[in-house]
Amino acid sequence: MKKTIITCAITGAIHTPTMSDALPYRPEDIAQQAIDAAKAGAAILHLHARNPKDGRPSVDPAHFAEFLPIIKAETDAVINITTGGSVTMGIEERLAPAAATSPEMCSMNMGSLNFATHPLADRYDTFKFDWEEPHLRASEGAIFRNTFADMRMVAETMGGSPHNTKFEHECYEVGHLYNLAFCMKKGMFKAPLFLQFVMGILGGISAEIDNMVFMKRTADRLFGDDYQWSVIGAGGQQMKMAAVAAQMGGHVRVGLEDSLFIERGKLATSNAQQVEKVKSILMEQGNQIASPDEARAMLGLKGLGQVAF
Ligand code: KMH
Ligand code: ZN
Repeated sequence: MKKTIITCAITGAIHTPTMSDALPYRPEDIAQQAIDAAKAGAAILHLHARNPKDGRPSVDPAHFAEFLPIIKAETDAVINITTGGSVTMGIEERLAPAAATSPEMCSMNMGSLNFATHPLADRYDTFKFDWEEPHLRASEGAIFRNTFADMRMVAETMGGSPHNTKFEHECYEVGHLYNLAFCMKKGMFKAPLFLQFVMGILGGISAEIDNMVFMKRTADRLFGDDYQWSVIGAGGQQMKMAAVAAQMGGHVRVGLEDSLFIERGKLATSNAQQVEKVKSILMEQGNQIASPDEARAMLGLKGLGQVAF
């Protein structure tokens, strides 16, 4: 039976420091949580940076440079750098961290959507930092823009020489699979593909098992055998979607980027805690966990020796 790859997304750009003291934003905290997540069983670390002073999402390559070498010195995990940044950022700035670091993997958002986090703002009376509430509320009027031209720019910048970086194709709804099929016809990506079904974002498909089956069947039809898939159940659906995906032959993504919780109503204390929990659920149901090198072989990655950090 195929082994299951655990990706851990350490900090992201959805949540803000007020929401959880466990959400890392200083480089030393991002590095330590990433290292602990890898030691707990994550083969892939999906990474964003934040401004170390106030936790604001950052795509400044200098902020990535503060934690990437520390992580690389302590783990052999696959590093996956975001090209999503934060919803209101432009594609050129979102590409800068991946282009500067030439990672084994980077994210690739497969279509535009309303990526709405404004309802989260209503849950808090006060915020730790001034930027948090306006940032969340701005998402009500924003579009997370990923046009075909944007996707082509990410593909052309990162996919070929000199980077040869593999994509985590983030698909927030079934239409995004058809966008990817179109791009495949145009020769933009090489198999094996790595699809991330992102479920439970307001603006995308909801985190329900029926929807996951629909996404998987559609991907089977469009991409045959030559793809791997993984699931994000955003918010409270994280562990349930992961457990079912692994039983269906999929891989899983956890981490504080996608959910701050360890169980209903209880905040996670760290990324590693979520990795430990998902690993124990998967092992209990008979799945085996892929090491970083096993993930590299399954996804056809270039290798840790080929990165620029
Ligand atoms: N935060 C996830 C829902 C990216 O980094 O490119 C989507 C994501 C986007 O991970
Ligand atoms: Zn991300």
